[in-house]
Amino acid sequence: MEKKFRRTMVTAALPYANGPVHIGHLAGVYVPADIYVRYLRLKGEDVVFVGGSDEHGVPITIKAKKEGVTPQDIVDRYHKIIKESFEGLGISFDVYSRTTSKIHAKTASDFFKKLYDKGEFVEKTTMQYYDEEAHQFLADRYIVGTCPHCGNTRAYGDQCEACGTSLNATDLIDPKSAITGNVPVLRETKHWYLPLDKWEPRLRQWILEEHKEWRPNVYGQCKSWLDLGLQPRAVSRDLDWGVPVPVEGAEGKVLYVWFDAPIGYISNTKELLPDDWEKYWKDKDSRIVHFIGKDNIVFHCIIFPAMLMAEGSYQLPDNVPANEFLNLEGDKISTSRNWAVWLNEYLEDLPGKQDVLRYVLTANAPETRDNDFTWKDFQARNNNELVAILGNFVNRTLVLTHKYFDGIVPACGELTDYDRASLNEFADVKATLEKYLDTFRFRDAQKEAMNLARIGNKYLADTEPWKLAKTDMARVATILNLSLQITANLAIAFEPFLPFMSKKLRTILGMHEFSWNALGSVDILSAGATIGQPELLFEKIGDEVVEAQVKKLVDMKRANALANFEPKPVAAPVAFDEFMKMDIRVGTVLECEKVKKADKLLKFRIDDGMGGRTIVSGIAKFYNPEDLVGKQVCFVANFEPRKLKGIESQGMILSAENADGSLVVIGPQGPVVPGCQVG
Ligand code: B3M
Ligand code: ZN
Repeated sequence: MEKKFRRTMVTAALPYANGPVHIGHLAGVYVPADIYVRYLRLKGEDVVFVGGSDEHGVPITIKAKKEGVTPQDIVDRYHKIIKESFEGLGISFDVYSRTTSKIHAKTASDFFKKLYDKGEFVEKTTMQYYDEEAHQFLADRYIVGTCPHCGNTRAYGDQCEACGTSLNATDLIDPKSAITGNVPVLRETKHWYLPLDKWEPRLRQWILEEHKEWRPNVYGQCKSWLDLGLQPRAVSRDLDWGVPVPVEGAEGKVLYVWFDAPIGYISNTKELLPDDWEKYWKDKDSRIVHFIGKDNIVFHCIIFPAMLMAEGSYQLPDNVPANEFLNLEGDKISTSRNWAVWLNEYLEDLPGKQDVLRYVLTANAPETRDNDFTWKDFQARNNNELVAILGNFVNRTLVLTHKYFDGIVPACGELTDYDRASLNEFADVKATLEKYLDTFRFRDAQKEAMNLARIGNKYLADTEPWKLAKTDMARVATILNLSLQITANLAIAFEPFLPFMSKKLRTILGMHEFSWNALGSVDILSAGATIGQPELLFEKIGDEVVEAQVKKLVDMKRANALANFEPKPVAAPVAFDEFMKMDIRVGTVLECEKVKKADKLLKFRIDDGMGGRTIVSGIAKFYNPEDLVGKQVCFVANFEPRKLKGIESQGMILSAENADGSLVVIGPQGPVVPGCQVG
C-alpha cells in the first residue's frame, strides 16, 4: 500500500477563536498531530505542520454581541490565548496563523473567484429567515428553535447539538431570532451553492475504492454520507463578518466559514513558505494528512475535497485520521456548560507538567471509540507509569553511574546470556514503533515506548549492580553501560510523545545530536563520555492536587448552571380545593442519619407536635445529617406512607430543586410550633 512520498503536509483542525482549547481538542487533534510530525522530523523527512485559528463564523459574532465588543476583539483575545497555550504544551506548528490575515482573505477570495469563473457554482434564490428589528438575515446559529428530530428546544439553524443532526434553519419548529428573540420572517436572498452531487461519483471512487485503509470511523461516516446522496451546499452567507464574496452584487454577503476555513491551511502554508508552498499542496509526490475530530469528517473528506476537485490543481488528502470524542469524568465535554479542562488553565495550575498531560491524553486517546479523562486516572498514570517506571529506571541508572563511575559512561565488557536476552527484547522497538506511528496508532506506539522502560527496570532489578559493586566492578560497568544505552533509547523513542522529558534527558546524557535511526542500538553513548547530574524527570502527584481540579470542575459547572437557569414552564392550573387537600405542616428535626446501602437517602425523626414521625428523604447528597438536627422543615403530613429500603416513611419533606439540580430543604423563616399548618 505504501507509495513513496517525498514530503508531507500535516494540518490540524483550525480551532474557533471564540474560546480557549480544551483537553478534548488536544486528545482528538493536536497531540496526535504533534506526535506524528515530531516522528517524521526525527526521521529526517520533509514535513510541514500547519495550524491556525478559525476566526470567522456566526458563534464569534454572537459572542461579540453578548459582550458588547467587536468580533475582532474576540478573535484577538482567543487567538493569543490559543497560540500561547499550544506553544506551552509543545505543539510544534511550523506556522500558526489566523483566518483574519490578509493573505487568507486573498487566498480564499481568489479560490472562490476561480470556481465562480469556471462556472462551478449554482446560484440560487431562496427564502431565508430575516429579523426585521435587527435588520439582518439570520444565518446558522442566529436562529434557534425546536429540533424536529429530538424535540430539543435549543437547536440551532445549522445543527441540533442534542442529537447531532445537521439542520436547515427552515426545519426548526418555532424558530426565533437569537438576536432579538423575535419570530423571524422569510425573505428572498441569493446564494452560491457548490453542487456536491456533481462530485459524488468521483468522491465515491476516491474514498470508497481507493482509501479502504482509512480508519473505520472515517470511512464509515463518509460511506453513510455518500449513500444518502449529496446535495448542493451553500458556500455564502448574509453576514457582515467573514471574507466578502468577491462577486458584483454580493454586498453584505461573506463566504461560509466552512468554505474559507479549510482554505486557511493553504493560506497559512503560503505565509510560511511564500515561494515554496505550492509543491506541498500540488505535487504528486507530496502527501497531505488532516488531523481532525469526528465532527469535522464530512468537511474534510467530502466538502473540502469537492472544492479542491472543482478548483482542479490541488492534491486530495492521503489520510484523515479523525478521532472520536474524549469525555471528562464520565460526562460529555461542553463549552457551554463549562465542563472542560482548559489548556491555558492547566498550564497555569500544573506548571512543568506538560508531558504528563500529553502522556495521559495519548494513553487514553479516543482513537477507536469515545474515551474518558478522569483526574484519578491522570494521577495514577503519572505516579504508576511516568514516575514508577520511566522516571525510576532513568533515575536509578543516572544515580548509579555517578556513584560508581563519577558520572562517566563505563565501558561495556563481555555480555552474558541474560544481557543478550534483555537486549533482544527491544531489538525491534524501532520497527514496532514505526508500524504503529505510520498507521496513526499513537496509543499503541506510546505503550511500546513505555515497554522499553519496563525492560530497563526489570534488567536493573534482575542484575542488581549495587550488590556486585564490592566484588565485580567490570560486571557493574557492563550493566550500567547497557542501562545507559537503554536510557538513551528512551530519550529518542519518547521525543514525539514527551518532548520536554526527552530534551531534559538528552541534555543530561549529552546527546547533542540524535536520530531516529539510532533506535534499538546499544552504542549511542560512547564509553568515557560525561553524564550530567541526575534530575528527577517526573514527580509524584498528591491527592490534594487532583482533588482541587475535580472541585474546580464541579464549581465551574455549578456556577454555570446557576447563571444560565431558565425556569420550567408553569404547570396546569389547580383549583383551591384541590390544593387544600394537601396537608403541609412544620416540624423540627430531632434526629437525622444516613440510610445504610442507599447513598441518596436520609432518615429523619421529626417532632410533628403529634407524637413524632419518621420520614425518609432523598437529599443525602446535599446535606450532612448532623447539620439538619434542630432545624425546622416543612413536610406533607398526609402523604400516603411508603416503604423505602425497608423503612416506613410517613410524609415528604419539601425542598426546592436548585438550577444545578441540588436540593435545598424548605423551612419557615422564623420559629413555628411543631405541627402548625402551612397554607
Ligand atoms: N473550526 C470546527 C471545530 O473547531 C472548525 C474546524 C475548522 S478546520 C478547517 O470543530
Ligand atoms: Zn435534535
